[in-house]
Amino acid sequence: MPLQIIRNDITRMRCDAIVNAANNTLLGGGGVDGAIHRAAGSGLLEECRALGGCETGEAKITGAYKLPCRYVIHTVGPVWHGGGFGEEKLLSSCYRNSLELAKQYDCETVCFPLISAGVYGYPKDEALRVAVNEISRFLLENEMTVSIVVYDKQSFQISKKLIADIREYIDERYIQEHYVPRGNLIYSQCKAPGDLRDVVGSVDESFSEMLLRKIDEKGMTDAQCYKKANIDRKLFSKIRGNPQYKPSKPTAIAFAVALELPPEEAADLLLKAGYALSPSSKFDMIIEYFIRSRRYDILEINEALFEFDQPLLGA
Ligand code: AR6
Repeated sequence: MPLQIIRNDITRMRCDAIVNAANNTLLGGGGVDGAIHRAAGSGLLEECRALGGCETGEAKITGAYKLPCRYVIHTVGPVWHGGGFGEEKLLSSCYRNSLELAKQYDCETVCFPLISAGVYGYPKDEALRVAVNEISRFLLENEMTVSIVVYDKQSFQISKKLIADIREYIDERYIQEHYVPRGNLIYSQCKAPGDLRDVVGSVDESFSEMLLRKIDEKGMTDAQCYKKANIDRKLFSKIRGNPQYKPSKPTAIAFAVALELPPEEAADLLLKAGYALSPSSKFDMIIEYFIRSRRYDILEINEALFEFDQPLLGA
C-alpha cells in the first residue's frame, strides 16, 4: 500500500528512512525529536553537529545508528502562528524535500510523524491534510511506500460531524444478523453460489475482468486507478495477469471506491470477488456509509476506519 496511516512509535519502524520533526539547530529537543535521539544513541547527535543546522521547510539526512531503519531524514516544520504566515507552504515543502531526499538515497519505505503537529502547534487535522496531499502528489510520480505514523489517536481529528454521522449510520443499521434492508448494498441472504448467480445475473465475468472493464469505462488508466485505490503496483499486476485472482475484501472495496462506483455497481464488483457488505460488521457499515454518501476519498475513509478501530483499506 503506497500510503498508509499507522499507529505506532516511529522509533520502532523497520523501514529505509524515518523522518524527524527537528528544530533549526538539529541538535535534538523534545517530542519525536527527543525520542529519535534517545533511541538512536549519541552517534546521531555527533553526526547532526556537523550538519550546521537546517532551514525551516528543508531536510537533511543522516545515518540511523541504533534505530531499526537505515536513515533518519531531519526536517524542520513551521511553528503555527495562526495560518497566515506561510505555514502550509513550509509544511508542504518539509514533506516534499524529505521525500526527494529519500528518493535520492534509494529508499523504498519511508515513515513520517505528523510534522509540526506537537510542540509547534499546527492543528492536527490540518497537519494531516497537508501531509496526505503532499505525499499523494509525490506518489503519483514515484514508486515508494510511505507511512504516516501517528502516536496517539487524537492525531486524527476527522470532523466531529462526520464521526457523528457515521456513528448514527452504524447505530441504525448495525443490528441483528440477516437483517436485510431493501435497496441497499447488502445481499446477506445470498449464501449459496446459485443465489449469487441470480443476483449478479451472469457469472461469466470474473472480478479481474469486471475491474478492467470498469477502469476502461471510466476512462481511467490502470495507474490512476490503483494509485487512487492506494493499491501497490505489484498487486495490481497480479490481478491484471490472472483473471481468476481473488482479492481480499479490503482490496476489492478499495477498487470500488477508486472507481467511484454507485452502491449497486459496488455491490456487483464485490460479489465478483465473493463478498458482500454485512450489517453485522462495523467495518462494512462504515464502508457502506461512504459509498452511499458518494464520498470516495480513500484517505478520508481510512481516517474514519481508524477512528472506529477497524482495519484500513489497502493495508
Ligand atoms: N512516534 C510518532 N509520533 C510521535 C512520537 C513518536 N515516538 N512522539 C511524538 N510524536 P513534535 P513538532 C508525534 O512536538 O510539532 C521538538 O522539541 C506528536 O504526537 O515532536 O514538529 C523539536 O526539537 C505530534 O503529533 O514535533 C522541535 O523543537 C508529532 O509527533 C519541536 O519539538 C510532532 O510533534 C518540533 O515540533
